[in-house]
Amino acid sequence: MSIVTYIGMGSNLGDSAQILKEAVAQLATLGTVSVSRLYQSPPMGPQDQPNYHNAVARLVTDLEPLLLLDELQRFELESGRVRLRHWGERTLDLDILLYGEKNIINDRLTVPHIGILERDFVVIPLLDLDAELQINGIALHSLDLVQQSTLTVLEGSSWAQH
Ligand code: A4P
Ligand code: MG
Repeated sequence: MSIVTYIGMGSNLGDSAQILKEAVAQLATLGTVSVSRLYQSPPMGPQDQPNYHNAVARLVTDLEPLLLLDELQRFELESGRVRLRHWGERTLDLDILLYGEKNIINDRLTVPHIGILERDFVVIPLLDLDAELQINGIALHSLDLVQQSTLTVLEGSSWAQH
């Protein structure tokens, strides 16, 4: 059965725009994909690391959550993923933000993704894809961080097409 999922994408090492484009092409092998605008975002966590490129993809897929995670982790590795420290710099991070309306907690997965409501680099791209989106009954557009965004728009929603 097809489920609407949202995948958070981040990169702050290498050619981040190109790495994220390739990630979208990989996601398209798993189902039907659309993407948010592409943003630049100051680092959350250690400050002595480059700014991030961030975006969110909406993926409609038949994959079960853990199989989806397996695929995302394979894409991270295939991108030559380098990850130096927790909340630190990485070539590609793919997180399952939402999996339908499901709440999932197990050894490998917490969905909705932890901290989702506190991260403008997740909330604002999610709103590009669905302006009315709610998480656990909270309308994302009503969050304070939407008004206090630290993001810069790098490109409109056609950035991943070429
Ligand atoms: N995992 C649990 N739940 C999930 C989920 N919903 N989706 C587990 C994906 N993975 C999930 O991931 C560690 C483990 O999380 C995985 O093995 C999986 O089983 P990781 O990416 O290797 O770990 P990490 O670096 O310790 O942390 P994590 O959780 O990815 O960090 P975050 O929270 O994603 O933060 N600043 C800006 N501006 N933009 C960013 O994108 N990203 C981070 C990373 C830090 N600062 C940032 C950004
Ligand atoms: Mg991750």
